[in-house]
Order: sequence, then structure tokens, then C-alpha cells
Amino acid sequence: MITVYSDDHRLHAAKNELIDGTLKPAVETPERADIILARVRETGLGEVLAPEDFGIETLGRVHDSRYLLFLETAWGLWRETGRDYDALPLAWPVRGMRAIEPEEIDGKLSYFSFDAGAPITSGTWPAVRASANVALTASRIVGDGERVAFGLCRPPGHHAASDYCGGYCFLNNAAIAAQWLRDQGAERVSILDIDYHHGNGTQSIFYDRADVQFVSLHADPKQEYPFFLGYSDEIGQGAGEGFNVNYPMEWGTGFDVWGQALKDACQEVASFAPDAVVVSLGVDTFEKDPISQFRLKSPDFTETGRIIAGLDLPTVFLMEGGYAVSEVGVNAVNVLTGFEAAL
Ligand code: SP5
Ligand code: ZN
Repeated sequence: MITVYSDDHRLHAAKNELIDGTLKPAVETPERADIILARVRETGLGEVLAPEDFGIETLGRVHDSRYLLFLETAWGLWRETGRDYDALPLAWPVRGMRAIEPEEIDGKLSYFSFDAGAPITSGTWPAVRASANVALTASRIVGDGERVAFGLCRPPGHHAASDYCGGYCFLNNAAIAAQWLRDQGAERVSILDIDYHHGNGTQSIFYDRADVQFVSLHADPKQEYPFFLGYSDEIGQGAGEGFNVNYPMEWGTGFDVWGQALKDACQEVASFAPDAVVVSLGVDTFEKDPISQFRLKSPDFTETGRIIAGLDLPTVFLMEGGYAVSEVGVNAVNVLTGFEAAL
């Protein structure tokens, strides 16, 4: 299987994040991608290619133009105010407040985010563009006839919506990939999101559409971040009704329950009969993940790949979360080798 990877992910390296009420060293680090790439090489998974540049219009198929302009200019505006450390928002418009884009950068940071989990640094814009190009290049490879490709995306994408960032995510790589496949002539595309957290951004982007199905396995929002989306009664709306499927699971869930949910999710994908599947591949379901509460073990990821291969569909794997750094390479690549072994 071909892996698409760019060193430009290193341009985004946040210092800190708010966790458990304190500022702690960032969990979503460049080291994560380095370790996954090292494991790709160590296992001889296949060739590693650099991404092609797809241009900003491709991003505009999914993201709002004001939001893209914000991402491009935010660091410069923040610097102009004399600050040289990571930019973070501090307030959000909730019930009864006005959603008007403010003029000042601190207000814009708030307007274009849903949490303080996506710090903007000097290299965030080139890094997130490279990450989207990685996703698009992997999609192009599959569109050109390969059965499968792996986009080693970093930063991740599934919490980012059309016009807001959050949860370490800025551009929604999976949504951009799925939309690109549609624009290239795929009639239906499924996004299978197996990251521990609900892919709120991806769900919201396709919620009223019948051409892109969103199926997600994740920790129950009544217990876990992102808290405000991911319930099982979210089934899509309008033309999209029936094309959004959520499998929320309790803290402590192991592979007995999770693996069955994956098989059920694959049934949903199979009945949608898509031309291609984009997998939002998070391995933060791992038992030793530092911010998560599921109990998957490393061999369970191999089985996960095998189950997904059973769909017998063109498949684009895109990296999302996974923060147990010493095992993130083994777990992510286990999914890919499990998939390949089943072909
Ligand atoms: C792509 C992705 O996986 N993003 C995840 C963003 C999670 N941000 C909030 C994490 C809250 C963690 N609370 C953990 C408490 C550990 N003691
Ligand atoms: Zn996650």
C-alpha cells in the first residue's frame, strides 16, 4: 500500500494545551507522525510518496471562504498585536449570543473555533494545507485505480467543520477527500470514522446530503469530548436523512463491543453501496491512550483492518488521532497490514 506523507506537518507544533484545567505540553505532536512513518518503513508497507498540490479551490469545496482566509491570515494578525506565542481563543458565542465575525483577531479566533484545542502557530497554515494535500493525493491514487492508499495526515481533521476549527483540527481532510472523489465522478462516498472521538466536523459538513454517508464509532458524547454531537438519534436531515449513523459507546468499551459495532457499521456502508470509502483512522481507542477511555489492544487494530477490507471497496485511510506515542505507529500500521493481509 502506498503511503502519502509530507514533512511539512512539522511546521505545526503547538506548545501547550488546556487539559484537566491546566496548561500541559501539547498531546498532538510532530513526533506522532514521525513514529507512524518509521513504522510504515519498518514493516515495509510500501512506497512513501510526497503529496501533490491541489490548490485552495479544492479546499473551498468543503470550507467557507471567510474561514480559509482566517486560517491563512490569523498568525500574521496575532503577531501584529505583539504576541509571538501560540494563538488561542477564549470565548464562544453560545445560546442567545450574536454570531458576527469580529474585527479583532482575538474575536476572530473565537468566531472560527468551537474550543481552545486548535492553537494557531507560525506554520499552522502551510502544515494544514500539506495535510489536506496528503489526503487529496491518497484519494487521487485510489481514484486512479489502486485498491487502497494511506494518507499520513497531520494535523488531523475530523473535528473541523466548514467554518470552524477545534480538537487539534483545522481543515477536514476526510471531508475534502470525500468531496474530491465526488467531484471526480464517484456517485456515492462513505466516510467511516473510527477515531475515539466523534467526528463532529465531518458529520456537520454532510448532514443534509444523500451522496456522502457518515458512519462513526466513538465515545458517548454524554461522557466524552466533543460532548455536543455524536448521539445515535442524529440520523441526518432533509435529503441526508438516513445517511448519518452514529455508534456512541461507554467509557471502558473493549473490542468485544467495539468490534461488533464496526461490523454493524460496515453493514451500513455496504448497504449504501458507495464507490469508495474514506476511513478516518484514529487509534486513540487504544487501552493506553493518555486522553481516552476505550480498551482496544494492539492486535485488535489488525482485526479492524481485516474487517474493513471485507467491504471489498476502494479505500482511502486518513490519519486522525492517537496519542499513546510509543505505540501509535504499531497500532496505526496494524490496521493497514491487517487490511492488506485480508486482500
Ligand atoms: C483528532 C482528535 O483525536 N482530537 C481530540 C481532541 C481532544 N480534545 C479534548 C480532550 C479532552 C481530554 N480529557 C482528558 C482527561 C484526561 N485526564
Ligand atoms: Zn480522537
